[in-house]
Amino acid sequence: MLAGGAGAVVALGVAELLHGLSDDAVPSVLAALGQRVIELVPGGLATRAIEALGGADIPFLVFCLICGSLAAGALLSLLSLRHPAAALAGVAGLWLLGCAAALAEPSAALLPTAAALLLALTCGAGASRLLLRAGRSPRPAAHSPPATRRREAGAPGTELGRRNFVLLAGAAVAAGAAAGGAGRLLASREAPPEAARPLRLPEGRPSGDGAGHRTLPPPPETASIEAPGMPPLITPAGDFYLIDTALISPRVDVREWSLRVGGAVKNPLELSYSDLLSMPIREADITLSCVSNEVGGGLVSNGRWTGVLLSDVLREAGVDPGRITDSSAQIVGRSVDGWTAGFRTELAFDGREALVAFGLNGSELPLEHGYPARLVVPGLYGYVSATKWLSEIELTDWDFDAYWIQRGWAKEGPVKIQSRIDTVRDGETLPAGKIPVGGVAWAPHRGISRVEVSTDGGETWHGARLAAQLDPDSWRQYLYEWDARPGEYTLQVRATDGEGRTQTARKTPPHPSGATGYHTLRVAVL
Ligand SMILES: Nc1nc2c(c(=O)[nH]1)N[C@H]1C(S)=C(S)[C@@H](COP(=O)(O)O)O[C@H]1N2
Ligand SMILES: [Mo]
Repeated sequence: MLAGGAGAVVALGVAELLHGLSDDAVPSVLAALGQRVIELVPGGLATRAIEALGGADIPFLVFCLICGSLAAGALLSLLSLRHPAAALAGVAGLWLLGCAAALAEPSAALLPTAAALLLALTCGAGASRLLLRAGRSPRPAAHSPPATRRREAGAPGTELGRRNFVLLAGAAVAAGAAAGGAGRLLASREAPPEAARPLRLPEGRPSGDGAGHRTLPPPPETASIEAPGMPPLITPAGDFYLIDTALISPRVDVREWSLRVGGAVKNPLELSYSDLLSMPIREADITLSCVSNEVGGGLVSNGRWTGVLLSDVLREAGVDPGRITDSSAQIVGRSVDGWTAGFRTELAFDGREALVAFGLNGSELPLEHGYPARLVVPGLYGYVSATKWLSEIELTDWDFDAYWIQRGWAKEGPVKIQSRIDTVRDGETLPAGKIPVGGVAWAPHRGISRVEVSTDGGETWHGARLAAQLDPDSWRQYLYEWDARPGEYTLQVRATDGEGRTQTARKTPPHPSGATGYHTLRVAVL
């Protein structure tokens, strides 16, 4: 079994090395297998796993895949002792499985992938075969009589044989790991730098707010409240929350990329990156949040997005907002990796600044946030709207169910009003006196009109000071100066939106349409 496990490490290592050498024509088989698991796991199970594991979900998945590979190697190696033909058939099965997973990657090329995986498995099987021999035959010529005697006593190997075996197995594992590490290094050599590049708009494009462009002045100082722990009004790109199903962010070459606009539209379009950037440009401050965000959680951020209005793109494709029919009732964004999200077509035309965005906070979209372009729709959770690595916008009927709808999440995903305490932490012990209780509240696209703080578990409420509303699509900072006396307290916050509706106290989990309830903290004041 050890021989087989070591063989599996060799096979995976060689496969990763060939992936690194081939520039995506041979996908990483480990990543591809993980991606297929993510896609094939039933929605309920995926949701429960995400909830239980949080940010450790992907590392756990990769860990399971590696363990599974080791186990497969071990079992096949064991099988090969008695039934070599069956073991060989098992290796062939692994090859087919690997090919099936890898060839589902858009970048995969059939022959190189099939050949690379065959080579990797041959190396793995060969290594395990070699180890089995080393483990079983003591090579009597080289060794002294005691070894032979032990073998005669019925032990499956000799001491020297075992030592050789362990050494060889260690060498095989080390070689496999080194090959895998080299492969990973090679594969990441072309990754763009961590920091996103500044957004450069085409030369000669009239700038300023003429020619239909609308850019924003820096946020006014009144839109921010300074307090320790208060999140910045605009989330820096590096701190922006990150949620997607891609194990590895798709790397898109903008020279080859285009955005197709099709389905139930009069003039199907295909826009290149520079076509997109030469349309009237819009900047907008929009809070994006994930339906999986728990009350008080961090899966929400506020970005200053640069893009073009989705309604402009649709009009160019001949969509008439006055004539939305059953067959054009839904806008589906499709990603280069096949992921989809969909929302009602009306929402692109009801005045909200739904964007095909290519910039975040003045820079190009970072790779992991959807470079080169994505959708951002104020007031909708990301899973129904915010398609990253956008490759296609399709108008279709409402019956089509996008990725997370197929997996049991609500069909429509309006963002629920929420508020969060950021300047105080749960369980904290604070000194008596003035304690700033503050944070952010959001109800895109309705805006926030009031935020209240309670220090007695919701018995009484105090109006908090609000920063100026940057935009109804953006979160709003608040602060309540609490004059705290010694004791134990339950802090809560609740917000009211621009239409006068106050956040509900009723607690619901994120599934299927977003968490509700008040962010609640227990603190002691000394
Ligand atoms: N292509 C693609 N786009 C996607 C997703 C995805 O898995 N794949 N996840 C969506 C979800 S669920 C959310 S909450 C937002 C998160 O965007 P961010 O990672 O830029 O914060 O992206 C959306 N866009
Ligand atoms: Mo999400």
